[in-house]
Amino acid sequence: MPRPLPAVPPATTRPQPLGVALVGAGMIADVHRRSAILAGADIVGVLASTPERSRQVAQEWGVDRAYEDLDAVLADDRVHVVHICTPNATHAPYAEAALRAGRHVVCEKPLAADVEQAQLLARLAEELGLVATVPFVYRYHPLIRELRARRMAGEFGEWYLAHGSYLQDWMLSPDTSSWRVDSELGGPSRAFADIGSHWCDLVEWVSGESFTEVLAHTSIAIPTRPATTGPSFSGPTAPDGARVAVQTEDSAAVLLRTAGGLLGSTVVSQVSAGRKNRLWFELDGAQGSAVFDQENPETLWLGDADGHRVLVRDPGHGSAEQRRLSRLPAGHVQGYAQCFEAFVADTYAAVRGELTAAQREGLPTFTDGLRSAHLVDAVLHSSRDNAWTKVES
Ligand code: SOE
Repeated sequence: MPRPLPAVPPATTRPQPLGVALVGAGMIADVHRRSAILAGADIVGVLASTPERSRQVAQEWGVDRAYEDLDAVLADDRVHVVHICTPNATHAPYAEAALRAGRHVVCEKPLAADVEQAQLLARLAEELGLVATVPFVYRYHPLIRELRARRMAGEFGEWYLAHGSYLQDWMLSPDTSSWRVDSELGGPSRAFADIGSHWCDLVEWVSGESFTEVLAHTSIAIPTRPATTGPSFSGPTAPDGARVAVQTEDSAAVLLRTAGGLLGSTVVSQVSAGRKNRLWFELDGAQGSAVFDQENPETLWLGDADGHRVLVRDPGHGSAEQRRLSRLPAGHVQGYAQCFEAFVADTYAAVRGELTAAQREGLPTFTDGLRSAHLVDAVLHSSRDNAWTKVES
């Protein structure tokens, strides 16, 4: 006679899992899905690009509902949180519809194709008292939290310089294309809105500084690309098919400065051979410097007048936030996936009203999505006008 299983505690003693709908079914939607599952959510259903694709993905993911359209998602009262992982042009209308239907929203960046839409969304989430976040997930590397804690403790003194780059090569082949190339689907900026946004968000959040002016130039290295598009990072699509003129930038070089005189520079590129997802920055201050490389997130380079040392991520060392986000022992490498998992878990803690002060401070919301829209807008205007341009706030 097998030993009876321990009684499963009734649902009343365990938090009801949040009901989550995924809108979008590409690579990043699956990252959202896995993170949501690890955060204890119930993935209720998925809306993909067509009803047939929705049914196919629902079966692959083993979820109940394959939605026909967004109305069906928002009519499903099991859904508490909507994750929007579709091409950029639908982010704002989908996020607005979900907020107005009383849902909490996780919306992929960029939040919106222009400042006006981003302003409306940030204001709407605030007015409705709903949680609305944007995955600037590199904030969740434990050593980024350590660096920010040390900055807040005054370890580096006044900042003099912020510099770096964010380099990828998945658009290097002239025969690669993406929905991002079409400004109608991807918005007026491609590389800077897609990844320059991460660089600026991370450097501003870690340094405590806010850039007030930019001098930028964007560049289209490859003037035409195939009309046929493919998923991000998937390589050449249709090398001998029809081609279309490219309207959005492959790269950008940007000078930045703050009201307090901090000078910054960054290069953003998706055509840098051999660079896969290399977000890198150095912050140089009166008392010391720091370097973080997103492709090597287990270490943090710290410099001072006598030389330099390298910190290694370790849950037994450093700030409370480094310890909280270090789910694994030192030497057991954490990376991008753990950043995303922590971001989604903190989002859901906010939905449940269980957010700690430290979690709240690091959670990137629609307000940060609006900040990013202002930076993108300033970069595009500066490149067009060949002039220093104010970053509105
Ligand atoms: C493609 O450039 C991409 O997936 C971005 O969209 C993500 O935001 C970035 O984290 C990695 O690269």
